[in-house]
Amino acid sequence: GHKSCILWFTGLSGSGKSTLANAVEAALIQRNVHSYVLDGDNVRHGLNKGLGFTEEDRKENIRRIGEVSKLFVDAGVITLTAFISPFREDRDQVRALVEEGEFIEIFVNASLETCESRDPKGLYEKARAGIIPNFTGISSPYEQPENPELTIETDNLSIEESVAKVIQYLETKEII
Ligand code: GGZ
Repeated sequence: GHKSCILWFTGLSGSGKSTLANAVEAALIQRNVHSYVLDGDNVRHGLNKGLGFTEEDRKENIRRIGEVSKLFVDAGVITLTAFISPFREDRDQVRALVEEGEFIEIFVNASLETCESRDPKGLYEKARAGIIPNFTGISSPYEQPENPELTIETDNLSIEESVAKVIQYLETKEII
């Protein structure tokens, strides 16, 4: 058996949140741990269709994702979320929704320079050109976690090393 929890990945666009969350999910499923990733693909296109990137919309995005994550935790699932979630207050609000120890904040820390150089969708370029407004790191703030349970420096670590860090944390805390 395992305990359920939220693995809350936060970081800039292009920091590697989704890649890492999906790789951790795969590692958990291999161990027969019931897991599920919430990300832009399955949330912003469905439940949160209609929300944009103003501060107000991002707050509502994160609030709903927090509530859905809590339901998944109630259902016994290890829930992995991959959203920028730029505001400390919003992340702390999700933390307060669940039991002590069930919210595991994982700061996916890559420098803006690295994220901007990756720019797989050309979004940073468009943000720099002013075509995309309110872009996190360029024209909208990102508040770094002050006391994350884990920080993963994706600048310097491979996916395998990053996954291992998360799995080791879960084992140490006897979640899996
Ligand atoms: C930041 C934006 C923006 C703006 C579109 N700012 O790299 P991506 O494309 O796939 O991930 C980004 C994603 C961010 O959505 P989140 O739901 O994670 O954001 S938040 O937690 O702040 O609500 C990026 C794309 O959407 N995108 N416009 N202005 N990212």
